[in-house]
Amino acid sequence: MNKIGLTKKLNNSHITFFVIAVVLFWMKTYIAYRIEFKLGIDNNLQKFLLFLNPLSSALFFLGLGLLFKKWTKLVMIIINFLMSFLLYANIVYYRFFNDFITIPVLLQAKSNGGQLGDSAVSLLSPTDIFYFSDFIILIILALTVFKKVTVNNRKSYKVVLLLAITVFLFNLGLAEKDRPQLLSRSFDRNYLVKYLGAYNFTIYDTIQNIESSSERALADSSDITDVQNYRNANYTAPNPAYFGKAKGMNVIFISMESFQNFMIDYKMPNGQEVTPFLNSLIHDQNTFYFKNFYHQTGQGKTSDAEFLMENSLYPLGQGAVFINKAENTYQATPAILKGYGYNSAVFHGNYKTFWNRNVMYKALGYDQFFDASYYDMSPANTKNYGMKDKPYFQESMSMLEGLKQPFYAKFITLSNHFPFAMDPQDTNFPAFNTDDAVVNQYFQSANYMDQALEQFVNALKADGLWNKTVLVFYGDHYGISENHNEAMTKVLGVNQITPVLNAKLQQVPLIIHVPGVKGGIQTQVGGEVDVRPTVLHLLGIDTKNFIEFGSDLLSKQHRNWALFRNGDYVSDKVIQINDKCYSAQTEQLLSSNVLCKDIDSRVKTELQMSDEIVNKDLLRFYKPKGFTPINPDDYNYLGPKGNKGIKTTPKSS
Ligand code: GP9
Ligand code: MN
Repeated sequence: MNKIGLTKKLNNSHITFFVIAVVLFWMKTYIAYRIEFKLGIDNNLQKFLLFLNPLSSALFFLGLGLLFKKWTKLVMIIINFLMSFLLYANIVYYRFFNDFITIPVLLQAKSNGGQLGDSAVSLLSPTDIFYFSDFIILIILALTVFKKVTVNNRKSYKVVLLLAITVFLFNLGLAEKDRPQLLSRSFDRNYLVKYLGAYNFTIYDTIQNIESSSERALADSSDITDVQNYRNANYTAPNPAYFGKAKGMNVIFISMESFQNFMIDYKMPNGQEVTPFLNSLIHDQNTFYFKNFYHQTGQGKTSDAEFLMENSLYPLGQGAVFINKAENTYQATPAILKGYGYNSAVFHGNYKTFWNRNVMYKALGYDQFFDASYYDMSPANTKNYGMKDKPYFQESMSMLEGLKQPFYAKFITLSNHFPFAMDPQDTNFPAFNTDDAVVNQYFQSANYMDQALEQFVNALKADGLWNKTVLVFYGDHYGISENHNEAMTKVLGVNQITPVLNAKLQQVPLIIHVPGVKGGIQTQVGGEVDVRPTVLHLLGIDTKNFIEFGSDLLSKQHRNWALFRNGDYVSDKVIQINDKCYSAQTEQLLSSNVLCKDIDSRVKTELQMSDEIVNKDLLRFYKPKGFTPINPDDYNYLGPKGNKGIKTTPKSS
């Protein structure tokens, strides 16, 4: 064949079309990585891997088109669209959650779908069309230059497949060199995407999920033994000065949506406090304010915080326990307190299916669930995720007063939720003045929440509940993600958000008010997992017989560290971020990891054990002394028109 003939053939062949498709898709993905994701690229090898990693997926998946004789181009275009869609979905999800989509999140979308409202729209931009540009170009090429290319001889498929596998193995080899055990230690999805790419991550995630559901089937009662031994060895005994000091009192937990600790005592440039009520509450003589307290949530956000607080187990690395493991056996606070004569209820101004709560709350043993169907959800009362905090607390009071005492109740606030936009009539508090609207609005919605909390506490005082109720206020998780760091430097008056500062920004306030007990500002380090033993010990209930990972914050043996779901941790002495060890005092990077080793191994053990408990549903094999197991079928949350959510006649026990 002469030169002109060859050029002509290539110009018009399927393989040319394929090469164009691969290159466009590869480059687009790489540009998306650079623009949209913060993957923490540390060295040249990682830079190279980030560039290389879309190639194997592009070759493999687009190459599938070469298997077809007649529909080659069409199949490639469809595959391009599906992969572009996956990439774009990840981009949008990442803009909000700073994380990648996993299979459980997709399953979650079914129950949370359609309720994102303002949040979802604010994450889209017209320039996003770029992420489908190659798809559009391929259609145009197929209809013009490549129109006459019709029959594909399918010969090239094997070569392309071989090439895709070779590129993938080369990629994986280099990745393992930089990050040994990449595939087995997957606490942090960022690593997987950084090294192997967003598409390969999805494949990995799918395999993991299939594995997890078979895990439950294969587990047996012997699997709980190691956990029990670890638990017994690390039990923190209650502090006699506090044990039982709140015996028989009511308990109210208040989840403060997206509320971070830096807001406490924060003053606006004009000197105005953002949360004057909470600022005064932390100085009440009966208040314990834990200022070095961390959220430990994963993708399950609010629901993960609830899970941590009531089970003293860790949330999952992927997806929400509330969604994926709601059928498991749990021994949660509402169920434990039932044995002590408590009645339990949740108040939430959103629909009961959100986070699959209507299923999960049964497993946790909640007697009543007052969801949106109990509230006046008219437009003036609602915004974004549901009830605005003020009408929410107001309307909740009569339902709360109707509960038989002693009660254990949980309130989940909503107004301080991303993107924190307020209706103008609901605030006259100034917005902050950065270039970032989300950050600016955060101060207004936090101030609104603070006012709502004050009204609630005043109502509790007015009806006499304040003096016989333990109140636990906690921020559920961060509100301002790393994507807003630029504006945050201005808010915090610093030059940059260092890794240590970023870890400290995961602090959320924990405020426990115990009538008649002298409190104070507490500096010990702790996390959400520690709240259950702390509160149960105050109520005079020893947690020794329960499987839990928390350590009583008021115990003299409190361990003084808190882990994050990605395996990082903070202690009073050292802070480990991304496998790097920092001094907690100087916040400087230490030259060796030696000082971080001990806690690091406990962190790994606890996350792994907790995951086993949840994934294998191990609590079904464990019978705590004196605890009556929950049968979820005994509960029904039928709403105000049904049976008022009251427990049906128990079938068992
Ligand atoms: C809605 C609320 C949402 O019910 O829990 O909060 P999120 O989990 O997105 O923080
Ligand atoms: Mn939340």
